[in-house]
Amino acid sequence: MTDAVAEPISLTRFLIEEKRAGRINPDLRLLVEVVARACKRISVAVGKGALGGVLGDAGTGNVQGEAQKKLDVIANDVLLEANAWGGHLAACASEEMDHCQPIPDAYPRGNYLLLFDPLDGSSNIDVNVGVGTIFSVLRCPEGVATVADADFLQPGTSQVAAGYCIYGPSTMLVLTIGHGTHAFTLDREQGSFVLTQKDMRVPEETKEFAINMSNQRHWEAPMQDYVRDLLAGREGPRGKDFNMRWIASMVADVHRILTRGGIFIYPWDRKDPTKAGKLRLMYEANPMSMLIEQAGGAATDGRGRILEIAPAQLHQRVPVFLGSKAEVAVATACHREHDAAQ
Ligand code: P6P
Repeated sequence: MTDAVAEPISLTRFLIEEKRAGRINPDLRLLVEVVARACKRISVAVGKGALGGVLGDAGTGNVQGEAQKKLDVIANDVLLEANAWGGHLAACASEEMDHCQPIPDAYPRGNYLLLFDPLDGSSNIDVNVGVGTIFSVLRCPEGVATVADADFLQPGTSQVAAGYCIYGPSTMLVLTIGHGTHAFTLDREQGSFVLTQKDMRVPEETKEFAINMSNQRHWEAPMQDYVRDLLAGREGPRGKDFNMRWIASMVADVHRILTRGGIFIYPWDRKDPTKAGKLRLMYEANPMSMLIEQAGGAATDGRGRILEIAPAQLHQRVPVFLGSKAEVAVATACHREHDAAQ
């Protein structure tokens, strides 16, 4: 259970109190505020749906070779507007861009690097299912004259902040600055995010898993074994029945797990052996893993802790097992025991 908040505390007030407590510095505080302001603008665009002329494909592709939705491009542009940054950032990197984008010389340069997936789950937009913005903040290495992709290649443990904004029945910003995971709900009348769940906690045990079962025939052996045991329910070795959910929008699936527990899995599959699964390390797996760990959960790639992976490429992919700590441990042990027996 999370602590119900007695009185409305705005995101601004929360961050000021975190600054007074010495848990965030003014630059990072303002960067989080600017990202939150961009998410409010994206929420308005997403909320218009068909009335805003923003549904459907943009007719372009992204670095992943995926068709871009109009809202992918709109969300990316909103986040990139350098004039919004005012000295907090050195550069941005996005799922929608081949390479990072240093802040233009015309603007004062800050000390942080911002990575984001501007609209994760965008294939769901045209069917009115929840989507979201995922972001991760790193420090810019000292003494870098011109920021390049390589400056972003830091392990997830180096993140100073991470979060997502989910555009669902309500718009919620879920944020960590390294001291717990907290949820803020957008008060549309006031136009401000209000703290509604402080110190979210992922239940250690679960009976719910999230996976795209249509890929089952492409999984490696330990993954087949692990899911077979889940499906066997109380008659099988797990001795309990499991339920399944799959929204196919990582932000929505992870939000459900932060709220009531579960395990989210996007494993390696042999559909394209050159890729380590579908999800990207730098701006999907790492920020979500930080949020989950800060809420008492766990996140591995099936063998090791995601946040300790040393990145080699800006858009590299990684298998993802995250959520209730005890369940992630079972899935990870399955893979490690398989490896040990090879
Ligand atoms: P599949 C959305 O495209 C995404 O990147 C994640 O948000 C989501 O978890 C996953 O892909 C869904 O993948 O194979 O079910 O379409």
